Amino acid sequence: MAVTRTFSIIKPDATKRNLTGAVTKMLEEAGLRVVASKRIHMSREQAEGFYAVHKERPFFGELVDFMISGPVVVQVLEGEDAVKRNRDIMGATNPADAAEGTIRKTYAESIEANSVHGSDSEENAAIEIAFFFKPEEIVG
Ligand code: IDP
Repeated sequence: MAVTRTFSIIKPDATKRNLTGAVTKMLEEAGLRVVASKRIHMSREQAEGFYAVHKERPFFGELVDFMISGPVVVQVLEGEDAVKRNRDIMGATNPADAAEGTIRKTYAESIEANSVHGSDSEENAAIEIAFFFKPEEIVG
């Protein structure tokens, strides 16, 4: 299996509860390596741009408000089959449906405040990484 990269966000509900380390530990224990990381407070424009794919969905406005409600930690993760590995450790979007041992089952508060974002394909991972990081900020 090839070593690839994916993009992750530790969302405001998790940073607010001081869970950056706890979430990162679960990512690392799942075999992912943090090769870039920064704590930022997204602007409304950034959040709207990042979630543009969801702009027709009914929860778009609330999602943007939530994502700018506090700091987030944006990360590039590297590992074997990184996109799937990260989706597996994140768990289902709704924590009520997430499997035991996943980040969302362990920490998420709700379907919206669900602690982490992870790219859903290698194509989107490349787009999302480039949205937040310059190549020289990623150190493998
Ligand atoms: P994913 O994050 O598991 O890939 P998506 O369907 O791509 O899930 O949704 C993006 C984000 O939008 C979710 O992580 C969650 O924060 C939020 N979201 C998804 N569905 C709902 C909903 O029904 N109500 C409120 N927020 C939602």
